[in-house]
Amino acid sequence: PPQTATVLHPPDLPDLNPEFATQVLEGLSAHPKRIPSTWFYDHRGSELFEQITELNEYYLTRSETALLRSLHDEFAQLPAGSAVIEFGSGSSRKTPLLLGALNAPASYTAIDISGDFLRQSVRGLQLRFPQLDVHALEADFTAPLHWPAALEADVRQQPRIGFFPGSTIGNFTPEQAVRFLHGAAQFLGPGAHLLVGVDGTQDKAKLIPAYDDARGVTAAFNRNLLTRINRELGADFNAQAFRHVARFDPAHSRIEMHLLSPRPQTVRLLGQSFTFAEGETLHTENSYKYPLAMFQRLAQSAGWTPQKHWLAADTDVALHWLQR
Ligand code: AVI
Repeated sequence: PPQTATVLHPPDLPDLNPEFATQVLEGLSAHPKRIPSTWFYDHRGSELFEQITELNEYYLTRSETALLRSLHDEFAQLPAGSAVIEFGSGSSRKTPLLLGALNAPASYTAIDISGDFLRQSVRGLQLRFPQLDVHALEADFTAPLHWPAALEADVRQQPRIGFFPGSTIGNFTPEQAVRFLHGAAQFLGPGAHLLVGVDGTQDKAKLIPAYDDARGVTAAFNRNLLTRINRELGADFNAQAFRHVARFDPAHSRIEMHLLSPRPQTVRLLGQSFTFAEGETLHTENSYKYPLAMFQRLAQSAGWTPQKHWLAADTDVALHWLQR
């Protein structure tokens, strides 16, 4: 009989993360095989993602950054003394474009699951904006968030602006996106605004190279997941024996990334074996591409009122301005 998924703690895996182990075991047992894309972002994965954002083919970052820059005067007209709260702040590269445009913002709160990145980026921002009250919350913002008591009273008195750039919302399923937007509404409170970056590109000729670049950086990013599983969970994936695949699914309006096994192979992980048939794939990421009206409906169903949106000059990358 198949054995139950027991998490082992052999002495050579001191950092074994039980949630990672469980999700990988479950995902490899599923049909089709899948692993949530959140596990891409170990140290190396975050480095590779930074490299992706600099690729010619990856239009998203460049477009959104130019769009944010072009909105300087628009942001400058918002009420003074606001509290900016960023979800999944990562390296906070785009944050200065908002903070620097706003009229004397009072505070900035960065929320990220990776404490490492969080500490670094928050320190940098504090140096750059010495007047700003800067806070870091190490938390998983896909689960319900609560303010630490020491912060809540202050922030609730300031005009609140949630910031979720990068089209990261596209990596959630639509159900997860609604749950996130609903949670953000609760967390930010009545009267708050949310500025969200959303890619609506439907053109395959732009999408495929953006997710399968000529230099193979995205392929390395995708395969790094297997390297991470080997290192942290003691698996024996041969990462080079999997092909990086990026496909556009117009029915779901999403780009999918997979790792394809060109020949049959078996992988061992935590006492179990998982067999890949010839041509079988491991689904590692969805990146939903919401056209304007589609995203507005999604936001409305989560309790937000779409007030404005701005489109990039040369792509379908948008910034949505929502009010609670
Ligand atoms: C972080 N996220 C918005 C990226 C995206 O475009 O979905 C992750 C990524 N995957 C492949 N390339 C970049």
